[in-house]
Amino acid sequence: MSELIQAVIDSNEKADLRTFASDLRHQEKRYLLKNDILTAFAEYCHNHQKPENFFSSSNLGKLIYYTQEIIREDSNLCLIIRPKIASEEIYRLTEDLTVEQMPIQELLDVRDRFVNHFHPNEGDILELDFQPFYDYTPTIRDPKNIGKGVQYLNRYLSSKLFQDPKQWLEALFSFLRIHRYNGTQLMINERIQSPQQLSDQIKKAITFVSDRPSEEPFDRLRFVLQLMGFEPGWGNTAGRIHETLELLDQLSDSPDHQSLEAFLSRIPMVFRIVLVSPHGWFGQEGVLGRPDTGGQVVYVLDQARNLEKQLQEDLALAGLDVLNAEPKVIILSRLIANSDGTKCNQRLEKVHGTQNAWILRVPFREFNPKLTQNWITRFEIWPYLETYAIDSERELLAEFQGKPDLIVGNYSDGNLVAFLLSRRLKVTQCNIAHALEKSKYLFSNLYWQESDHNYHFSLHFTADLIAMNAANFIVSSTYQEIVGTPESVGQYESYKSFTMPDLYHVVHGIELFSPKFNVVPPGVNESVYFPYTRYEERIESDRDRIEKLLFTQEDPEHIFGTLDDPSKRPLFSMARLDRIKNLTGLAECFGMNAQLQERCNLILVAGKLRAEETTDHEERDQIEKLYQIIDQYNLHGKIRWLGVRLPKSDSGEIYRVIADRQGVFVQPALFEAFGLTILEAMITGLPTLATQFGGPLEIIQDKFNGFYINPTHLEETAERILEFVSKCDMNPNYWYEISTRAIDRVYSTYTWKIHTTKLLSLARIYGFWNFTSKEDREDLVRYLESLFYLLYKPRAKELMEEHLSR
Ligand code: UDP
Ligand code: LCN
Repeated sequence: MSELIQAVIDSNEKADLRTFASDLRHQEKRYLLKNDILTAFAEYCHNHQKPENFFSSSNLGKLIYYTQEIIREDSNLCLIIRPKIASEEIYRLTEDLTVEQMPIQELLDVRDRFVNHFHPNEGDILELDFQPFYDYTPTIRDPKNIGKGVQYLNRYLSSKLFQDPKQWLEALFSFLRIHRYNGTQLMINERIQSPQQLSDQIKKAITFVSDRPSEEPFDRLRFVLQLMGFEPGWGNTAGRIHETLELLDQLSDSPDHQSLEAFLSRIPMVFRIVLVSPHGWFGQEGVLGRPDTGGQVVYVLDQARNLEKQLQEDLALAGLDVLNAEPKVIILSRLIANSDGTKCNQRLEKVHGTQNAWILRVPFREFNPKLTQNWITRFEIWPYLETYAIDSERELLAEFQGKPDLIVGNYSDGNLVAFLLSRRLKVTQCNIAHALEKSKYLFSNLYWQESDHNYHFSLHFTADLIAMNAANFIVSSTYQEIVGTPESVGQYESYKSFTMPDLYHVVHGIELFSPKFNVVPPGVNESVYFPYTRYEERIESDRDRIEKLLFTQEDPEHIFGTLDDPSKRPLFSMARLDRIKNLTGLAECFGMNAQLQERCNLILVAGKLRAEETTDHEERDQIEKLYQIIDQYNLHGKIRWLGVRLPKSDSGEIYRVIADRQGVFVQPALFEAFGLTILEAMITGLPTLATQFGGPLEIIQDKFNGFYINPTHLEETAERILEFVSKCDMNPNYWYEISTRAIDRVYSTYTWKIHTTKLLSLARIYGFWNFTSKEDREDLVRYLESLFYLLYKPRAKELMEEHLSR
């Protein structure tokens, strides 16, 4: 980057740089983000009559493209440049155009000064640096491969291990001896005493099974195999056992990483899984759409169901039916005594459609019954998590009759509990963020002191740093969740360095190139969400009822608005009413465009209709704002707003009924981490226009199977919707084309089958490597524990005291 800056300075663009920098110095704004920088530069080009291609063809234009932030301090400009994904360089540009590179520590000081929280006379601030712990672990080199951690790790460690055949065979042998199910030995027994004997016995067993009919069940071979030293786990039939033995034989003689991966994927080592999701209303009915209860609950429930199914299949294939092996999945959530008509006050609830998947609800301790017996927003939950983890450990051990094999945390609070549980139980920890709030709330770290009363980001971000560094592996829904796009910073990337003024500076918060990151997107429940064209699977009475509900039914208690012409093409959206979901933005964009109102009705399924019925401040603000927009643009007769909580089965049919009328789904969020509603809409065949900020950018392929919108530009968004609607009016085939491709996109890429196969494979491979390489992470985990006890815990205690005084 320094060459690019130098090239600007050494050329006739120097004058442009000087003038542009001077313009910035005269702006009122002293902290410019990417959008502000682009706007300022566009203005500069306009005012100085620069040629149209100046931005794309000049070096200065390139420099501006890569600049993420500019902070003005006195007459100096501090440029934060992101030359490529996951990297950052900082430069100070003085008034006389000298340029010097700045270390991250200095940038953090600049930011502190910007908010008047720089006090060097009072001593240095705590600096958090995780880099040294990653120095001796493998790291990916090419940013393109970030998120493909397991392939990389497998290749890297295999090549190291395979260099020493003796050590390799020893490792394999030791690993095969450790597997048990309910006390019964799996894989190999004590008749095989050494790696050499293992090699010999494999060959004998291969000869034995290759002579048997390939479909012959394991049961009939069990006795002979046992005498040779082999226990259940190799396969359910002679054919399958033969394949697994051949894989191991190959691994012993001429190992390669693909056979290792294939072999490990067959070993039955995961039987019991915990999915931790403490906050929110976690239930199967009547909870969706409430503040804090959205996609995560849908995701975790679907994941639990599908994990059970996949484990059942895997265990059956491994031949464990002979032991009646039954997998068990527990979703660990919070018991809420005052459950507002939900089942959240029940300790144990079976997950619908499963044999052995449960929601286990453990209450928070009664520190403060006024609070702990009720729903607590995810922003206030922090003081109760440590004791919750301790109580949960006891309950999990009882429910499982032993330890789980894998602990998966969900969201910041669940990941912290997963860390505490994994630490205590010595079990593999997997993290799923769903959404990291740091990048969602602008300047949330810089101004944490101003917003801590409502949001408690000091606890939140500390918990995030602890959990993401502690995790053995991290599952993300998209690539950009980790490292963003060439234009925007990723969610995990935003933890790389940041300041929490007066609390700490993070100089290296997470290693983005670590192979712990794996992209594994979720799917949709295909029995609820399926294409509108599958008429034979749809229930006619449901369709009629939902048609009425959406377009004509009068129910002022739950529905606002009567449509003047219910036959117009419906524009549909469904989301929780929080600010970032931006349904108010969609209403405003609809209000701004008369042509759109002529052609379409706007149908919203969202939250509640009355501000006084909610205790969530964001929901209250959004309800008031939505009414104000409806009045301001006089949308009466053109909008329906349903404040209803629908059963899941209805929500599938809603999308289909909208598709029956050749409607459109619009997702206008200011930022969407992933966006399950987008998958739901697309699989039902509803053409979807969704925000370009976040996950939808990866789900949708623009103009092919859906469309991007920029919800910060409302008029332009309205134009894009209108353009699509007009094209469909002119050529009805166009709607069908997009609809069909949307359906194909979800079935080919976003299914739970793909997700669970990959997740279980990750669990096995990371489990193997943790065992084999005996990677010593104790120093890192000790550092994280110190942060937990010395930083997190005292602040959490303060928050609890504040709760008690309310
Ligand atoms: N949902 C619902 N009713 C509502 C709002 C949302 O059933 O009033 C469901 C929706 O169908 C989807 C989930 O909640 O399954 C929202 O997930 P998404 O990932 O889109 O957003 P999140 O709420 O997690 O941010
Ligand atoms: C949280 C979000 O904000 C959504 O974007 C995701 O789809 C959901 O969790 C499930 O991961």
